[in-house]
Amino acid sequence: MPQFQRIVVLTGAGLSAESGLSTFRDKDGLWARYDYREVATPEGFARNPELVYEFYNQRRRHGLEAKPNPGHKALARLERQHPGEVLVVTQNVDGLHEAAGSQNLIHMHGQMAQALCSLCGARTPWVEDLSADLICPSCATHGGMRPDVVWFGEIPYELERIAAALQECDLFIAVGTSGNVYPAAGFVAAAREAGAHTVELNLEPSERASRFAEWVHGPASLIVPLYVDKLLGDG
Ligand code: BV8
Repeated sequence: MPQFQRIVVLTGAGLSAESGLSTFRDKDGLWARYDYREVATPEGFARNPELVYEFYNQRRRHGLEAKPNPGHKALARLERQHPGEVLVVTQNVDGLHEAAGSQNLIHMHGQMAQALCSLCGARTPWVEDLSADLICPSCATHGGMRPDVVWFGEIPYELERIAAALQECDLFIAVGTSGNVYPAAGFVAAAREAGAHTVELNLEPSERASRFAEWVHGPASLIVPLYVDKLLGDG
């Protein structure tokens, strides 16, 4: 296994599946139970805020009880033990990477356990249920609090920092993502164009598997620790 210097890891809902959190597009996933246009778009929130608050309140409560699995822990170990740079870019809005010890981490689609005031833009750590009745701790105004989550049609966070990391990386790993949602779905092409080796670690071949130079298929809690062992020369 060559010695890579700068590793970017993109993670998706499949990494948190074995921690008990639903994915989106699997047959029992969230989009099989909800219409994403109603619960994950600004228009849906404007039309029926109570439905969206409840969608995220349920996921936040469930997410706060979830524990990181060996896949999350292996990525934190990679960051600790790898002599070069390791950046985790997650599409997930749960806090399982932090709970596992990852620090060099970007939540490009936001975090459920954070509230955003749509009136003043302030972000506040938030583990309680959200509703329209709340007062923003920063601007003390009523009615603007929403989940700090990037909905469809909204611009993901830290795209410039991510683009720079993709330009510089020599290894790009995608873990547990179907590669359906842009701009995240385009990261593998950017990494490949920058000359990086690209690896898909997923339960089964994703629809974008052919874009990767290497694949390992199986449950993340099994294949991610094994792949990290290989990278660290322990495997
Ligand atoms: C933007 C909210 C403009 C948070 C989410 C037409 C063509 C191309 C693009 C578009 C288009 N029309 C519209 C767009 C843009 C749109 C988009 O991509 N739409 C898609 C559907 C076509 N994107 C946007 O709107 C984005 N914003 O484009 O802004 C812009 C952009 C850049 C610069 C300027 C302007 C915003 C996208 C964010 C939307 N928010 N969620 C939340 O509620 O969580 S998206 C939602 O789906 C998640 O956040 C997640 O990020 C995303 C992807 O899901 P995955 O994580 O991949 O999960 P999925 O269920 O799909 O797959 C799970 C995988 O795991 C599977 O492969 C499965 O096999 C595997 N798996 C399962 N179990 C396991 C496992 N693997 C291992 N082990 C297991 N045990």
